[in-house]
Amino acid sequence: MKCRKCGGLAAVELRRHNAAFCPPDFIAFFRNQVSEAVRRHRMFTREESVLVAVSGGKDSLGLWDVLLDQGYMTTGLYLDLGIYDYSKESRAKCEAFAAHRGAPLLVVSVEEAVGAPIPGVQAATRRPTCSACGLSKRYLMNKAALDYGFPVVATGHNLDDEAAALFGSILHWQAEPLARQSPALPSTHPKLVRRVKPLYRLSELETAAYAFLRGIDYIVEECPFAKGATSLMHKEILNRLEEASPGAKHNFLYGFLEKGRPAFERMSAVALNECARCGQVTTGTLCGFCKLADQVKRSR
Ligand code: Q46
Ligand code: ZN
Repeated sequence: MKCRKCGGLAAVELRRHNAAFCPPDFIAFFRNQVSEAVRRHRMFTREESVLVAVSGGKDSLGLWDVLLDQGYMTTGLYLDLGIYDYSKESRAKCEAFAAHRGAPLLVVSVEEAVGAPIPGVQAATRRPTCSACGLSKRYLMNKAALDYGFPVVATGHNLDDEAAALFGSILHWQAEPLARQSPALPSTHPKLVRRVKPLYRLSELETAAYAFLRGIDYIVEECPFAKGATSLMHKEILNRLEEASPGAKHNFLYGFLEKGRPAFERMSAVALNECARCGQVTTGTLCGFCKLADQVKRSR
């Protein structure tokens, strides 16, 4: 296989682009895709400080690596979920990456914020672990950005994550998640920061290849609660489609963003208030995170 750019020996084949690249040209291709995402969706400018949410995995550390190399002003944000050894190891990977690159890293503990680590929150609330975790992550990312003055939070969601989320929402025709499914969510309230996903054009395989070729030391193990998650089943189904028809995932997601999402966006405009206790954005009186913290407190 020959590199599409230089004709040298290719190391990464991208069937959906009908192309193959040698390591340096693949790295350039990857960075170009990130630049294209940032430009197309006006995610952030070089004058803005970007808070990059890092989990210690290949996607988020790969994203931080690209943004650092492209000269953006970035700070990492690691949310310590308190999930046994997984959290200890993933935090160590983020700290080592930040130290190696001389980049600032903020660490926020879920236990300090909500009163228990994620497994404790699950036990106290009997809510599915990933739902309590997802709610906590979204809340704490926004809060950290507001507290430290960042206008935007970037996450490492890739094409596979986005296509699987879309597939899940369509299976149940969930209008609100469909309206919010976007590579860039603008700030619609002074207490809500912009959220962007600069890797949405790159597949999981591509982010793994990038991290490997860049020598990024990331945590390979999945969170123990990811096992059996429906999102993994949706990814498997989409992978089978992709195998049979390269580009299927890409067409599914991009087609929705272009043709489907505007309709859902019009349908579900919700009024936002400030939480009576913490002041963060909510559709009710008390936000979901404050309710979660109350449940944890009551269970003690
Ligand atoms: S970290 Fe949290 Fe994920 Fe673990 S508990 Fe579920 S949501 S699987 S991305
Ligand atoms: Zn609140």
